[in-house]
Amino acid sequence: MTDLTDHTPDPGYRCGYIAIVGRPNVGKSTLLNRLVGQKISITSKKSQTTRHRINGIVTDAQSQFIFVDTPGFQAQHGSRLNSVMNRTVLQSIEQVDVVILVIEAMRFDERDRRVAKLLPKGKPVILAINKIDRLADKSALLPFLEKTARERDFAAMIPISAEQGTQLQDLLDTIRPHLPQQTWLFGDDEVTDRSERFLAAELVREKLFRLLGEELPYSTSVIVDQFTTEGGLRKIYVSIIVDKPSQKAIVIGHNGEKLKLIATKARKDMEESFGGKVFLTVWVKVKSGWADDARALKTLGYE
Ligand SMILES: Nc1nc2c(ncn2[C@@H]2O[C@H](COP(=O)(O)OP(=O)(O)OP(=O)(O)O)[C@@H](O)[C@H]2O)c(=O)[nH]1
Ligand SMILES: [Mg+2]
Repeated sequence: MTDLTDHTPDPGYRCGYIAIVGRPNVGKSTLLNRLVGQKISITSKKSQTTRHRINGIVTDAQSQFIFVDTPGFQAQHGSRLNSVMNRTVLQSIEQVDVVILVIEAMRFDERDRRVAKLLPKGKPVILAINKIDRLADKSALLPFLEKTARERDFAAMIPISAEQGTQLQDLLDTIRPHLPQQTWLFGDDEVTDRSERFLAAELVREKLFRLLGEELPYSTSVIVDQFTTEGGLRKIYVSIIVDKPSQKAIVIGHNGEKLKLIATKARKDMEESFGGKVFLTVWVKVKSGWADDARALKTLGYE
């Protein structure tokens, strides 16, 4: 008997996993959000904004693409958190059908080369050359493509702008034939495997990356202490974790102004993402050495 409620597609339909990898700050999370059409992964001008693997799902008439956003891969192992992030990248690469290696237009440097070397020979790797909106002279692209093609055997090379959404349909059409023919793994209206609780913590962390100075965001993390829904109202209690008391004072700011700004911006984003009113309370707590503490990292959801 046929179950009409399931999502089993006709034979010939495709579904698979695609990892989005690259050095920090090349636009991986911006690309994921653009592809999915919603903000599910946080972004900022600073490197190493993403700390977790985040799935974003795109379903069209013939295929289901399960994109896996990953932390930017970096060579310096500062903290235990950094090595956990690198491990997340390596595990994600193992588990997917296709890899998109994202680079910035007109440069393929040592850091990109290091990521390229991690990629297994047997898997299709598509090179996405991002931020082409910044290119004043598009004629420079062709020689760049020719030079970069010598770096490794790419299944395809596609210039894109994640921010403006340029050539993303081309990217999907290039990925499609590499996906296995199989039943869809998610419902066709699902966009992520991550919970509202996770996204709430991430949206607060995004504000820390965007509103604090150059160094401080790397000493912070965010945890949701409580998340309840009463009628249409979500009540969310969040703690920002910092490393030192002096950092707590900076996050709170003069008369609490900085913390108020962080909370207001995060709440507005949550209301947009969740489609309902949010009551948000944010505390700041000091936990020295959390980024090197295995137990703290576990509590914070990193390992
Ligand atoms: N001009 C331009 N900027 C972009 C584009 N895509 C991303 N950016 C910017 O690049 C910066 C980094 O973007 P992210 O998406 O956070 O980069 P990421 O690769 O996920 O970074 P990590 O998570 O830190 O590894 C942000 O300031 C984005 O707005 C693009 O197509 N054009
Ligand atoms: Mg990112």
